[in-house]
Amino acid sequence: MIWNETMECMSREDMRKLQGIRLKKTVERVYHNCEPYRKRMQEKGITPTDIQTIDDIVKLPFTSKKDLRDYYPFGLLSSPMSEIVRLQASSGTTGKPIVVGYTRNDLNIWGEVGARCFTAYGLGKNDVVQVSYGYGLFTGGLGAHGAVETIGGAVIPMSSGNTEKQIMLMHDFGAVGLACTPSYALYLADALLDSGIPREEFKLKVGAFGAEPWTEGMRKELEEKLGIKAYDLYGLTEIIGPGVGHECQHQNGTHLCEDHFYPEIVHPETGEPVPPGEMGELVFSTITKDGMPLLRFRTRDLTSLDYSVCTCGRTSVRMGRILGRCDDMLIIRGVNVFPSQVESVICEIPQLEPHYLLIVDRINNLDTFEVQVEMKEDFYSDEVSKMLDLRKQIAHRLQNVLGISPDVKLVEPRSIERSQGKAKRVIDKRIFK
Ligand code: DLL
Repeated sequence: MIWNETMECMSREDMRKLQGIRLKKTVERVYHNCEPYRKRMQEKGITPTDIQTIDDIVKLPFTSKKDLRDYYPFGLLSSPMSEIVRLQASSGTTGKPIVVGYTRNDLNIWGEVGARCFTAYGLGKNDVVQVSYGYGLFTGGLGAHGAVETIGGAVIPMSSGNTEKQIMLMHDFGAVGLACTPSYALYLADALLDSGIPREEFKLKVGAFGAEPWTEGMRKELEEKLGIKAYDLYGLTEIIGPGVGHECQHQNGTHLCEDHFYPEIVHPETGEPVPPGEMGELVFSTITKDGMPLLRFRTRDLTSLDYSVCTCGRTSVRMGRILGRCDDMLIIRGVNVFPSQVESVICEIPQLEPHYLLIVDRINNLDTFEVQVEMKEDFYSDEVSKMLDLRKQIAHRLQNVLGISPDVKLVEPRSIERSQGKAKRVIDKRIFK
């Protein structure tokens, strides 16, 4: 099934025309309503009249995560606060989150693109869908929620955690769809086995998995363990959240909703467009959003684009799997974590040295996260209760800043390896698995 055949199956020529019209309108909007954009364009010597077709997009300056931090919290809005009806956020490198404001129209667009995704997965108004992405500032929960409501399905707003209850409701409510991170899905798959309830008693058929990179191997595991078809769901906070792209029944690339989010692939260092089909950094321009449109946003995600028509009939461009990111952001249990966030917490606590190591692993299909940190000589003590209190305090502070609770290990002064050049702050053992 296709949710919006007109848009999803449009000829390439018509799509480019439409993208040009929408881009022009968006450029006018940001130029007149958003000071930082106007300044940037003036510095480049361009005005909205320079943008006539989609090909002119390369004349525009890039935006990056840094811009979102520099203009925190509302400096990049192109609508007055009176028109903003939702604020969502994701972690940034400085401890300050990245904030996105949505107008009513933007939320409608989010519902529309989300509906395209869940329809492509074969779900519809008769289906119960369990949303086990986190609800809150993270776009996963509310984004998938809006998508399921738009197609008329019955949403279980479960959020993440509370595994036993997840299994119970999935069973008792007859969930056909499950939306969560692939790693959490694997964890749930094991919990489902442990529950002792025969798999035939579950109605689960479809998984909508994303928010972190996952492989074909992981897909196979998930499909076998859960007896479902596991589909990719792609998105990022800055652009809208989940719904930027989705797989179809052929599971052969992630269709992008390019009538709303115009994609380009550029060389991660030079920013120059790469030849068609080649791997590079994905860049998006939102061409219909009002609240916080972003032009040429550097996602740091590495992938390639395929413009050939898919067997499903959709003409929308397909993105290959995200190979990774060209920055230092870790995604642990679907949550974005930057080493510098951990550092900022460590530096606030007087008993600690700023020498630390993040050890990330995947054990029993669930990400583990350990923070090793050195004690200052003066505070290092044999008193167990003192050490336990301090560990608790650090873990609590890290949970507040990161939104995820690491296992904190206090280590002896000078025990973490020093470096002559760049410090190695992260050991990500998942890469070798
Ligand atoms: O993760 C939005 C989302 C929620 C997408 C639920 C899908 C499902 P952020 O927290 O801003 O937003 O993280 C965005 O996560 O730039 C990618 O690096 C990564 N990512 C998201 N989806 C996928 C995916 C949400 N399907 C960042 N495959 C992105 C690989 C993904 N990486």
